[in-house]
Amino acid sequence: MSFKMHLLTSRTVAVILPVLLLLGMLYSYIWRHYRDGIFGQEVRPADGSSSRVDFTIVNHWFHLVASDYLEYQQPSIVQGSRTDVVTVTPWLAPIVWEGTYNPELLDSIYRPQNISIAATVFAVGKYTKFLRDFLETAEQHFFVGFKVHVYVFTDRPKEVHQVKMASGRQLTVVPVPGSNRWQEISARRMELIQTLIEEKLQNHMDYIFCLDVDSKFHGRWGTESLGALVAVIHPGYYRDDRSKFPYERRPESTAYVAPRKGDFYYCGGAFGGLLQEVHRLANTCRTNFEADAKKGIEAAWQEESHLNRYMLINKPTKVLSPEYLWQDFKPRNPEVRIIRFSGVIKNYADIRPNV
Ligand code: 5GW
Ligand code: MN
Repeated sequence: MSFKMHLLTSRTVAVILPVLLLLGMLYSYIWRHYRDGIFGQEVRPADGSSSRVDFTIVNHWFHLVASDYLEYQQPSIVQGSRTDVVTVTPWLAPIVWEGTYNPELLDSIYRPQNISIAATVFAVGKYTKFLRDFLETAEQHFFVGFKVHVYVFTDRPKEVHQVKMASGRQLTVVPVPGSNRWQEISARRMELIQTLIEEKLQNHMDYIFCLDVDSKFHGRWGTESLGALVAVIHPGYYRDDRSKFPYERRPESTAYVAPRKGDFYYCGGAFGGLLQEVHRLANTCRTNFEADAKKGIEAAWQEESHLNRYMLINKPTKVLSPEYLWQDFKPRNPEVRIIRFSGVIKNYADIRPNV
């Protein structure tokens, strides 16, 4: 009897042990993936400091549901609508040009997802004079029909023009201290974007775009621009060899880009993406900016240099063509069929503080 019992228990143990082992492995497998970001948690950055913020973002991005009823032009894989420009990067991120996408199709995919888009814009000192045109044209062209929340950072809240906004769209003025030093404004931009995401946007917004105020919208800027990490190609250098890009070239700087490196030269005046991606970008650029400052180094084009260094390592998942940030003084090149957003001509002596 006792011998039989002994046999039974050892057999039970032989079954239970492997089952327990399997369960343990399954648990640690699930936990590791949970921690590593499958469910939208922190992922360790490739470049720069790690972010301490937890995001519980639903990644709409990965699941595109189209309407069964919409009819649209048949796409082709042998006849491109744009053969005069390159529409994909070597890491297979789309480069957005007019004619490469169907706006109705894209909107029909994103509208049911009820996405919300935050936009930040800085108007410190005399730059408040650009706000009215910026905000009014944003109403006409920037994510029309979608939930948009514009955050205006300014030291002159009284000068923020009241703009009529469509329902679902709103504006918040965030008071910031003034400064006569551009370096300070520039450095603080990334810091304020980082804090805004941490304190106000997390779990409320899906995407964010950070834009220069000295610009106006002239054409659609919408769902075609959405991506995890979005960069805009600078209109001034896109036909040039990368050796001519105005990257930071001193190895002592954290923004350093070596001579034979670099994909495109991106704008500091417009970038965006998912909250967690832009948070990491802002955090990294600010940390690097401060590390440089401690050594008495200021990168060639301040935050734009740091942004370019960041995007070289952390490849953007969507690249916007120079249609998305042109400059009014620059004649339009033929490949640019539409100018969507463009920097206005400004009188530097008139608006910039004396430094
Ligand atoms: C910019 C240059 C020198 C000194 C101060 C400034 C400045 C920039 C300022 O006094 N106030 C301010 O709000 N800015 C913000 O930084 C604006 O949002 C502006 O669009 C952005 C970038 O500066 P920009 O537009 O003068 O730079 P560029 O390269 O587009 O000409
Ligand atoms: Mn500008």
